[in-house]
Amino acid sequence: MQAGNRPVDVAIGHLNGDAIPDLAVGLSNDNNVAIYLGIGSGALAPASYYAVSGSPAAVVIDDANQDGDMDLLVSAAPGLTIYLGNGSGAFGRPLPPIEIGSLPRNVGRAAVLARVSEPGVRRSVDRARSQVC
Ligand SMILES: [Ca+2]
Ligand SMILES: [Ca+2]
Repeated sequence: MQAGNRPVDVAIGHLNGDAIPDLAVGLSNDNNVAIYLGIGSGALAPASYYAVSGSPAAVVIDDANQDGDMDLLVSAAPGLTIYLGNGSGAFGRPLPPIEIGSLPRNVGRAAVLARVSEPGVRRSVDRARSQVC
């Protein structure tokens, strides 16, 4: 990770099935999220990058659509973008953003977490998923 990319938020979770923690890092200068899969002993595999529509404010790892695979949720004004995980550490194309407005960085994470637990968002995700799959 290069300091010039301006990391703004880090989420830790299990993105593949190996029980070694993985990292998702929001990079505000590049408008993307870097995924680092843990390979043991604290080491990380080289990053995979996923483009975000704007500068990411917060990154959360959660199973947004409750299919058992962890997903990536990124708040980047004006929306919350969800990348559905495939269980192997990779993500498909993002779902259409869910409007949440422009948020200061320090509340972006809380907003993402709140929205994730909101039944309406889960319904939106399910609807969007049925359209793209
Ligand atoms: Ca892992
Ligand atoms: Ca999921």
